[in-house]
Amino acid sequence: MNFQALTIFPEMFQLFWDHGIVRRAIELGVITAAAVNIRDFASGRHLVTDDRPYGGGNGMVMKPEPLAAAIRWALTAAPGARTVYLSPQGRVFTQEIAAELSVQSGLILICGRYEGIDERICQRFVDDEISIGDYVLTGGELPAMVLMEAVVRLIPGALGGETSAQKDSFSDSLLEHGHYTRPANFEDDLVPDVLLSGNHAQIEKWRMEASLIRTFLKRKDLLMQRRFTPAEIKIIQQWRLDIDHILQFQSLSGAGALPGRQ
Ligand code: 9D3
Repeated sequence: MNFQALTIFPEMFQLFWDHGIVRRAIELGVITAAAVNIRDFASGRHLVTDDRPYGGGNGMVMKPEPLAAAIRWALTAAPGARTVYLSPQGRVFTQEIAAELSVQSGLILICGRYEGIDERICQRFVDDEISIGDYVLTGGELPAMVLMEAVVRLIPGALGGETSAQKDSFSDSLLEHGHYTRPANFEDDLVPDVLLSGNHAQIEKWRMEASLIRTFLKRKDLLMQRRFTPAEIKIIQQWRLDIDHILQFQSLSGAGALPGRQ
């Protein structure tokens, strides 16, 4: 995939591209990435890229001409690319959107600054408007990098074939179980016995149950969307039996009445 990041701060992308998974993907030839400096397409002695808003008000707006020229340039470098405008008004980025974008041949990422870009650029050139969440940032550069990292790791071959991105936490709507490494005893805090047992069937069952209970405690909303596997249903039904048993015991023993049922 060919990434073209349009920005007035191209240096912001360098550190990101020179490390980690994006660097690996570039080295493996799975992606190419370039930062396009919008200012290079500005005209006049001061190469201005922003201007005051028609109708008045605070803040500045990114002028249409340099943006249009930068987008047209990026489209020649990445023919057929999808144009994404990173904006607080966009649809909120999810793993599903990352997967949708990962099949494109190219992505042109328009990073706005100030109050945003001229509306006519949105209408003429933008295929997709994306936000990374409901909090206020100062520009689209960090969001573009967030999007890029999420998309790159879904491109086949980008992880160098070690682990499959498909097996990951969010794509199947369960949180992961806790992870442990050596030592088995850390300041009298022990690793769960089952993980040291070597019994892989038991370990798998422990992990599945740990994932389910974590998701139940931290993110019930994820469980609502999930199609459970038969093994998961078995575990949850056993929880229900156990809880029913505890409650029944309460109401019989006189140890304490149930709320609203005395
Ligand atoms: C404080 C200014 N805001 C109200 C007048 C509007 C506003 C304009 C520009 C708020 C943020 C920004 C800059 N943000 C982005 O360009 C941006 C963003 C974000 O702020 N949050 C989450 N995702 C994104 S994607 C691009």
